[in-house]
Amino acid sequence: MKEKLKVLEQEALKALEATGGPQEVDRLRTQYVGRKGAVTLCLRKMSDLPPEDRPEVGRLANEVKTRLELAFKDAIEGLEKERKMPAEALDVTLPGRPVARGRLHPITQITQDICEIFLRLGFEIVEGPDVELDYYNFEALNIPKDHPARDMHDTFYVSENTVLRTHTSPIQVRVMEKQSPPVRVIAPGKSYRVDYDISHTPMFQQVEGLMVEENISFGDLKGILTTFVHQMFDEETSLRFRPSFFPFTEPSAEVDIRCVICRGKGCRVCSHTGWLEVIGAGMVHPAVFEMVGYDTDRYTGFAFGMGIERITMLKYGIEDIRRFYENDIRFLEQF
Ligand code: 2NM
Repeated sequence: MKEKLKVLEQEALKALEATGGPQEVDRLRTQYVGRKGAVTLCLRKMSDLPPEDRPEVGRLANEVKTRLELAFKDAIEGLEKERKMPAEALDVTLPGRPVARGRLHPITQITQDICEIFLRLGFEIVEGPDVELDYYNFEALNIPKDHPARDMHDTFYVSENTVLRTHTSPIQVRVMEKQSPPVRVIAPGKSYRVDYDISHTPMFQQVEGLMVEENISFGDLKGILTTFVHQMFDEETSLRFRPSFFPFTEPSAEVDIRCVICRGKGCRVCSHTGWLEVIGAGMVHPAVFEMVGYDTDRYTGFAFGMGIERITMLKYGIEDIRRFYENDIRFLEQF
């Protein structure tokens, strides 16, 4: 009987080693240590043995049964673990999850490009408040109380005498008030007007420039703006200055550039004229200099302003200004 138990144990362990799946292990367990299993039957047949042999054989039989039960249990757990492994394992060969990289808004990028060009031309960048006094936004710029630009339909009024600035010119008035010539500044920033369509948003961004010194002429203005356009677009882009009107400049001009889309042949973007209106400019009106206390006999200066969205739209061929402010990531990540 002892011999038989040892053989059964060896046989069971050998069979276990050769198993492929949990069902097979389960079958072996039934076969050896189940209710009618070989080892279990040995224990039952204990009564056939002479009484003096029973304790020793009984102990051995119980030991074998315990060892085999443990072996079967381990085997099933091992197989179970192996089955779950692929799901739980960390596959170090998988590519990592991409980290979404942020970037500057296209308007910010172009603002920086514009600023860099003027920095190289000796201009200094100045900023000012978005909520501005009526005085700096209008009065000091020779825009009297009854001027149409002050209309409630164009201007966001914060109170009786404060507005959301409708342009960045008030920044330059503040500079002139504090500093005497020579002045060479550019004022980038948000501006606000009551307007919303394919080419207007209630908040838009501007860059304005101002240069005041002795003997500054319209020729200097043409030189600076020509250099700017050539650096912003390319050397082949020609400029055209047309007479215009602004309350704060005299004479005033609209600056057109050769259409950067069709190169002057005529297309939808330039309304088949071959030209694009991109900059407003002029010689600062003496009335503005008077307001900031500049000597109009000694100093002259030029100023200009442009919409950054318009420049960005032309640079990238964007047709609707509203795209910039809808925060559609699929649009923004293209720049
Ligand atoms: C423009 C067009 C023409 C301008 C004038 C001034 C200031 F403060 F010197 F009077 N700043 N900006 C100006 C002149 C702005 O934007 C289309």
